[in-house]
Amino acid sequence: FSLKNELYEAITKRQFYLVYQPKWSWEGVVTGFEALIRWQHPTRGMVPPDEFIPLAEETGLINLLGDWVLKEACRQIREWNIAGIRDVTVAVNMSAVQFAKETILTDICAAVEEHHILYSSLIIEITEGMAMQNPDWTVSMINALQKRGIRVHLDDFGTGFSSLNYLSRFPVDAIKIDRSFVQNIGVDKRDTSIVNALLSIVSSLQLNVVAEGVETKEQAEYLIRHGCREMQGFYYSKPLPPKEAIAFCEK
Ligand code: G
Ligand code: G
Ligand code: MN
Ligand code: NA
Repeated sequence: FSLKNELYEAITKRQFYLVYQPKWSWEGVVTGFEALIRWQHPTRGMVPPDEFIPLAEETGLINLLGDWVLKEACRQIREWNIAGIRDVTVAVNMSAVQFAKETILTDICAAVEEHHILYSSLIIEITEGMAMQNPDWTVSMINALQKRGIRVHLDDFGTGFSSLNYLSRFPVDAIKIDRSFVQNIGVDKRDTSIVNALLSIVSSLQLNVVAEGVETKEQAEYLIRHGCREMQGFYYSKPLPPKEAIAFCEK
């Protein structure tokens, strides 16, 4: 059996679940969560998304899987809302195939409406690489999502070779600086310079920025000192099951 063949069955047998990684403000408050998919395989154990998302894209199953992720994230937001946590936000990662789909806007809106949550509780993460595949489509999708109150974040920023020209053309709500740069803060002089340059460009374009992959106190302090206001990474918290994640909001 190949993983590819097992994917469909895994969807129908509910072997997937979402974990939620908090994002933190520089003042130490949780600002929201990123939903991350996990596959609990009956015999292989935990299969990481880096292994099965590409397979799901090849087979086209990503549409089914991506739709499940959207709906599950919205269902979780609704559950938290009912528990009294009303201002929670969840960021959902899109795959390239999913984002390029003609019906993606109506799919996203349907997930929100089906679960009676606010459009503003959902954030869509697209990668720089995806955004560059069809810049015109990307711009029109960003505009359409924002018109409804859904925010869009540009993930893995710095890895996708987009020119700065495009950064100003994609009207995203925030960019997420890729962890490869963050992890070299204070280690590699060039990457540290890139982080500084990114933070300065981003602030002059009046974009919000999230630094991802923050693993040490030194990295966090450096980022805050250089104007970064939102962070995510193992230093703060790993991705958590819903009950543990939401405990941060109730404190
Ligand atoms: O959670 P982890 O660090 O293992 O994620 C590895 C990669 O898988 C990351 O690039 C992440 O964006 C991606 N990923 C995690 N969850 C999802 C998801 O629900 N949908 C898509 N398309 N990608 C995801
Ligand atoms: O590409 P994306 O940003 O969506 O990737 C998210 C992935 O990064 C998740 O799988 C998550 O497990 C992982 N991740 C989150 N925080 C850290 C961190 O501090 N260090 C490392 N190495 N990975 C992290
Ligand atoms: Mn992401
Ligand atoms: Na990333």
